[in-house]
Amino acid sequence: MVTTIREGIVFHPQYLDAAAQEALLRHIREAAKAAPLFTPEMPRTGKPFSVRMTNMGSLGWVSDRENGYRYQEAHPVTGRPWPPIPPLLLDLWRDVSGYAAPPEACLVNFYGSSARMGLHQDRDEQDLDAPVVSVSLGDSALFRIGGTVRGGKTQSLKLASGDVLVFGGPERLCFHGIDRIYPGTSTLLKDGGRINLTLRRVYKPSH
Ligand code: MD3
Ligand code: FE
Repeated sequence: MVTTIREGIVFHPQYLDAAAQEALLRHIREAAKAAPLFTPEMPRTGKPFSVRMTNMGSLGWVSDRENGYRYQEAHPVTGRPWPPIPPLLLDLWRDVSGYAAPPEACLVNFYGSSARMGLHQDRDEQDLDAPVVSVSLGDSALFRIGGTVRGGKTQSLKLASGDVLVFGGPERLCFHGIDRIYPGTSTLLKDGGRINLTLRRVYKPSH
């Protein structure tokens, strides 16, 4: 099943079945061994995020007090290149993105039961024509989507393990965030919590 939430936002509930979620989780565990989860900081204030992160792909998103939000080729702690994006995710991107070039970055967000992500826009990418594709694993979350200006009306959507969301066109710059995690709603992660993957292009394909 596929539903359009609004122009530019396409929802694929349960895109990944249980076996595919397990397979994807194995890839993420391998990636997190090579590129451990780190705690990003807010630019200038250095306030830590409650979400921990890592990346796969040629580029990864990072943030710290000194240098702020950015994409870089190396892990901020180990200094090593990010592990590759697994083929399963490249296939998924090809299937749902409608975008010819493959993603350069897969940001992996890990939420413990009390983690959240405030409303924000994703605008650190140069290629805003490419969509962002999100994959949810583990406990369900309450996702909130606003418009392209801060302070407008918002819509909420519960995201469950295996759900895929595609944000493109006019919605690429909408405000969005995670209000809460619902502990105990999935058995995929033994210790609970939620993983969100976002597949992104950073540079235009011609770059
Ligand atoms: C809409 N992640 O990593 S995924 C993020 O569940 C982020 O971890 C949330 O917001 C999470 O930046 C939400 C859905 C999502 C991701 C990226 C978007 C929606 C988006 C970029 C542009 C518009
Ligand atoms: Fe975001």
